[in-house]
Amino acid sequence: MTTIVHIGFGSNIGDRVSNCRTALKYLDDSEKTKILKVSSLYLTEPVGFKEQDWFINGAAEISTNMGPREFLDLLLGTEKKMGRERVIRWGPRIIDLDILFFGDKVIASQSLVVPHTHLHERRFVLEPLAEIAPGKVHPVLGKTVRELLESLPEEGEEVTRYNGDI
Ligand code: A4P
Ligand code: MG
Repeated sequence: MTTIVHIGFGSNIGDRVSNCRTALKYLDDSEKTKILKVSSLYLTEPVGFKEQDWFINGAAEISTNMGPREFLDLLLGTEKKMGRERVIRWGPRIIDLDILFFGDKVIASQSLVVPHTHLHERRFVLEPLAEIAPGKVHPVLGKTVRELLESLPEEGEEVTRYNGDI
């Protein structure tokens, strides 16, 4: 069975754009996944732990015939291949790959929460996601990605379109 998955990606160490591009290439290389859409890149102020560089963030739409667990393992394996080390929660990272939506599935297990717990409150997730999937309905909140983006408070961390290419 094929599922349409949305992921968020981000990097704030080293060549951030190239890290994002490398991660997408790894994901596209897998036989069971195909990247359908990639958003623009955004330069984003860190949320959570402030004493770190700004992030490059984006979102992608992927079709896969993997199940959620196998797909999560692909993301975690890709992060690992790229040399990610987990040191500080919400701290700097070469690459972070998160499942935002897995079709319309709702999952709340210890290792996987879908839709992503914070997606509806983060501009660095919703801006890029709204570019590629504005009409996607959050299966728990019942609102589209565009509505979620529009209901974010004006204040909050800065997110601007990044003008380098991907
Ligand atoms: N996990 C559970 N649900 C998911 C999911 N939907 N997608 C589990 C991916 N993983 C999921 O993640 C820890 C575990 O979460 C995984 O092993 C998986 O089993 P992690 O990536 O090691 O931990 P983390 O990223 O340090 O923590 P957390 O809470 O996932 O952080 P977030 O939510 O990823 O936020 N500011 C800006 N501007 N841009 C950013 O990209 N990112 C973060 C990290 C903070 N501030 C940021 C950004
Ligand atoms: Mg993460």
